[in-house]
Order: sequence, then C-alpha cells, then structure tokens
Amino acid sequence: MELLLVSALGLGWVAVAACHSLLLESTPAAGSTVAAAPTLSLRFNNRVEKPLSRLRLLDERGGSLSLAMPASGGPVDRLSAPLPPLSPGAYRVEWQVLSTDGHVVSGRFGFRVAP
Ligand SMILES: [Cu+2]
Repeated sequence: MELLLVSALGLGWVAVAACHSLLLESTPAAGSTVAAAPTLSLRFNNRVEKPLSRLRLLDERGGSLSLAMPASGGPVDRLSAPLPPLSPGAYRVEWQVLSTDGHVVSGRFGFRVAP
C-alpha cells in the first residue's frame, strides 16, 4: 500500500514537472569560467512571465549584486540582465520564474570570472 502511494505521487510529480518552465541554457553557462560577463541571459523551454520573475547574482561572500532586469521586451523565453563589471571570483545566479501554467519554478547555478 505504501509502495503504491509513493509511486502514484512519483508519477504525479513527473506530470507536474513536465508543464513547468525549465532552464535550457544560460550565458554564462552553468559551471563555466569566463573572461568577462557583460550580460546574464537564461533561456527557458517556454514563455516566462517576466514581470513576475526574478534574477539574483551573488558573489562568493554571499553579497547580492543588484540587477536591472527589463520587465518586457526581447525573446519571451529569455530572462536577461546587463551585468556590472565583475571582479574575478565565483558567482552564483539564483532565478525564479512564473511559468505560464502558473507555477513558480526556481533554481541556481554558478560560474567563475577568470583572473
Ligand atoms: Cu507547472
């Protein structure tokens, strides 16, 4: 009985996940080391509600760098923000988007700026 319940929940989760926005790729790419990063850009598998989505950039001390993200314009499946000049080090991107199905999806990834 318990096993059945668990597998039913598992299937339900897969069905729900299929309709969510998924991050397909980003610039800088997750785990990459770049010489410079003038722009942060995330591409999703479908349209995201830009005014209700957020991007955050954290440096290796956990300090938050403010990003000015255009609320509209550009491809509907992308979130982009110009970046301030970044000093060498590790950075973490935290994103949260509102999928067109109404679900909030979030994630994070890191990249490095080379010395
Ligand atoms: Cu969903």
